[in-house]
Amino acid sequence: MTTMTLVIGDKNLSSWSLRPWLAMRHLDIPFTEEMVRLDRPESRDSLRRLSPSGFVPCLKDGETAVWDSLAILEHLNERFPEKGLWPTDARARAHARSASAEMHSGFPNLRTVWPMMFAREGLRHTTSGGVARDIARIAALWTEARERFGGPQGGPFLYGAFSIADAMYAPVASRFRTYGPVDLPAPAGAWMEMILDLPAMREWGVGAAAELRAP
Ligand SMILES: N[C@@H](CCC(=O)N[C@@H](CS)C(=O)NCC(=O)O)C(=O)O
Repeated sequence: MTTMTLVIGDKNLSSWSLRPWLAMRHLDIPFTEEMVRLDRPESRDSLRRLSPSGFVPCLKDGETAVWDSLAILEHLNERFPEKGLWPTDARARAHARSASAEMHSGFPNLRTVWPMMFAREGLRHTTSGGVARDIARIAALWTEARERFGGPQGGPFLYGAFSIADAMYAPVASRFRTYGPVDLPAPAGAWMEMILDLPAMREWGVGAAAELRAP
């Protein structure tokens, strides 16, 4: 089996890249990482060369290219069924799929006004009505996932065991750390602390901090 390559953007900035990277690292799926620094004169050409859409992340699995974060996570789920990337319980899985799709297509206010700056903390930002609405919805989602599925199934992740939903929301935890503090219900706050402290998240943070030191 050839090792897969995951093309990613800067660790400080590329929230979409973090999602599949985190899943692969946390679940011990071997891969080689190839980074394209974003917002540089040569970035556009490199991205076009390395990814069919011209965006990162993009997974190279042999002859197959999979672009887009959620498509990569779905591909990994098919490729490594033993890793349990979606919850086994059908109701939990429906909830996790919905929550992941909602992240993928939604929360435009939060994403625009609070961009990921992984290695930065204590940044002050205005919280518009739109951002507050996004935060309230995310807090409710995390709380519902933990209370209905996570706790009862055991394990500290949204649906008990690590799933695609944890990967999809991990960059939001980073944003809350950067621009917060954000007032969260206890189950949501506990999940946020746990995901930020995950060894794979810390490893990504080491890379992000290095980018800040040597831009
Ligand atoms: N829907 C895509 C979004 C990918 C995306 O917007 N990636 C950004 C980096 S986080 C990018 O490649 N930006 C390059 C550019 O704008 O030139 C996904 O889920 O992967």
